[in-house]
Amino acid sequence: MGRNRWHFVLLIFLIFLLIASLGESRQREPNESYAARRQALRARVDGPVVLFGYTGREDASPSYVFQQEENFYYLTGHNEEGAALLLVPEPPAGRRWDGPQEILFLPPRNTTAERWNGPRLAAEDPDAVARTGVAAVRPFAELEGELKRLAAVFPRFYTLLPRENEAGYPHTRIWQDWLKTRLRNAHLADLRATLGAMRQVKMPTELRRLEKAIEVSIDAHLAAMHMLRPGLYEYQVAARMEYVHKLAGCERTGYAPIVGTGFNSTVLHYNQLGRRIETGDIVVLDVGAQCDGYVADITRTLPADGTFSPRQREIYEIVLGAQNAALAALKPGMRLSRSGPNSLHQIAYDYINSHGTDRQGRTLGRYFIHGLGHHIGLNVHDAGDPSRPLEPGMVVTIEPGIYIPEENLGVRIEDIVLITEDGYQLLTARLPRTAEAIEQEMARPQADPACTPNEIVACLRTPAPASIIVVLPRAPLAGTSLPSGNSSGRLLRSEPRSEP
Ligand SMILES: [Mn+2]
Repeated sequence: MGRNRWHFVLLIFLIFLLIASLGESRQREPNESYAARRQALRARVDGPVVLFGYTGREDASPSYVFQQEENFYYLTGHNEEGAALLLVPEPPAGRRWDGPQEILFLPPRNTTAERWNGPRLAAEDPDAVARTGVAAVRPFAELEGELKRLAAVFPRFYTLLPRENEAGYPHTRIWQDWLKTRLRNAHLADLRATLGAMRQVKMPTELRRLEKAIEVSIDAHLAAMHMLRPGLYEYQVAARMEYVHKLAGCERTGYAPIVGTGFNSTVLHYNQLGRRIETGDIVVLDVGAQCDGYVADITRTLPADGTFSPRQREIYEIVLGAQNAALAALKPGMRLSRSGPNSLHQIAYDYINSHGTDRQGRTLGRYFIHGLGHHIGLNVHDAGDPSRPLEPGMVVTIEPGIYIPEENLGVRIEDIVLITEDGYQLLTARLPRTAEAIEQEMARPQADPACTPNEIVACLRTPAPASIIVVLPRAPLAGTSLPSGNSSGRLLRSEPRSEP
């Protein structure tokens, strides 16, 4: 390999490091996108909307990194603690409201806290309106007075109300109680369904962020395909994939990574990742990145040693056939619901249940135990009515699966589609999906320096920790030291799959 080539690789790597360091704060959409969504929401309600961001005290874990409440983020792009949003629609006939139509309320500046946590936007900042794009930015302490003035104009207010058996920190209950003590005579209506319906149809600026999460997640899956072999542990494959996410500037995984081998391939939300991958195993990888708030959700099922066994291939082909059957019917008006009119799930189920059998000769429909798909967006299982007929601009997963515990055989294939006017666009088309394409990708010689820009992260490998080196003895390749004499920054390409 020539010196110039390595200079180029080093340059690309440094650019990625730069992007990764910039990626610490999310890339917001343009202010106009958030403003358009606030305007659309105002047009759908007959009373003021009050929403609260997270305070940063929702999680006591030392590893917690603040992440805004999704609906609040969707309407503001504001990713800091302790804010509130007030939207005021047109008043009822005969009533008047002279105040702003939208106000972002921010907590008072705390210079001591900023020494620990960094600068925060405050209402007194002269550029607060320009930075947020919200018409008025005020101190949080003024929210209560505005609410009381609005209560004289509007009988009904909208906010997020708690759901039955809501898990986790009781954010909505706390703020519902806070509002009830301040708006004693007003009716509080739930905004969840309205916001969910809006969030299901993506704006172009949201699609760009989803596409980034999808492209990075595809790179991670390709890296896993190139790395996978018996002897690795599940957590090492997951670590490789998270490394690709983070190096590309994505802030976290969108959900706990699932790398399940053997019996674990049949456990839907397996996340312990402690098992050694053995020869002949099937491995389910359900791993997706969160980038700028938006989450990808992709699953591939791989043979540990690069070739599906006949039985693994048989089950794989049935799941793929079910996915293709659902895709063939995918267009606006179809639904993800398990049954009823236009059910895509029914199509996938019928395919699975009419192909192949288990060891007892029974049909396989009983082993397809989860839904066919779901919306993705700011949440991996995104907001909104999951049975709503599909519309252009929606982004959903199509993910049939067969899980036969007594055979230690689970297969799931999960792809992401954008619903279009007359069908769909497969956003994960770059990732091998057929058994043959997967085997070819896994067999691709990794010493080959032909990396496309999209794959550059997957093609590079930084020095591994000692524990990985024990399991992954590597033969140094000729010419892999950096020309700069930087001994600590040793860059090695992935070694060939067939090691001596
Ligand atoms: Mn999924």
